[in-house]
Amino acid sequence: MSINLREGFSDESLERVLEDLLVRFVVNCPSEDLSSIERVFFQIEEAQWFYSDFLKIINPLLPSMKMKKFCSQLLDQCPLIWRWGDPNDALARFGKYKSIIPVRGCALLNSKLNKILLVKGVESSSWGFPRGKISKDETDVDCALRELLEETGYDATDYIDEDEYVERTIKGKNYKIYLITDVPEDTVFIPRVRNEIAEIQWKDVKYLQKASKNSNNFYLINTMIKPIL
Ligand code: M7G
Ligand code: MG
Repeated sequence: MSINLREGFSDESLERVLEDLLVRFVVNCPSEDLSSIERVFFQIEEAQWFYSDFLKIINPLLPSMKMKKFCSQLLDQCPLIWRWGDPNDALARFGKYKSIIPVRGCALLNSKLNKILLVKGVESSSWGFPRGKISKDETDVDCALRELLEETGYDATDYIDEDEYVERTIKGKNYKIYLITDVPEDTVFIPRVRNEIAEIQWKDVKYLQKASKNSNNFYLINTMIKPIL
């Protein structure tokens, strides 16, 4: 067995971990999920999250791997599932593909309409509406409700109006943000997804109108709230 002294973890054990991830997330999924580069990458992304959120925590000697390194190591284990040329080119294509998937979310407002609920991502310095990419076969409203629930723990199923939204297309990506008013300010918000949301806060609308003009820290906010207020 070869031991990688710097990482303190044997190559053979890493191979076993990757093999296990391949079986768990990629190899056994329905053939529909392996039918295109994009679908395979969504599975690999799940595997990478599982690797960094759980396996690496349980076993800190495992090497840190971002998507690029993780992909090439993983695919080295299983050349047979890969039929699309250089994985690095494909990873770049996946990034582009993800960047134009429509995004749906919700703007929660208090009853006085002077505060909006915003969230800040773990890997981001900016605040935005709870929102996310639409999944295969999902309606706009279902996506907005799911992302809101995942990112804040708030279930707005009974309050959402499918005709009350602001829509924008920015750099090829279409955004629909549904407006939900009268949300009690003392609601407790707790994200349901791991490692995506770092903070959730009510933000003063007047403050946002000023701040978003001078700073990039409020993504989409100005362009989205202008039409409502
Ligand atoms: P997404 O689900 O790709 O986007 O997550 P969407 O919800 O906007 O559609 C957005 C970002 O959150 C990702 O690029 C990751 O940085 C992070 N993220 C999301 N999830 C579900 C996880 C996860 O399970 N683990 C980790 N480590 N990061 C995640
Ligand atoms: Mg999501």
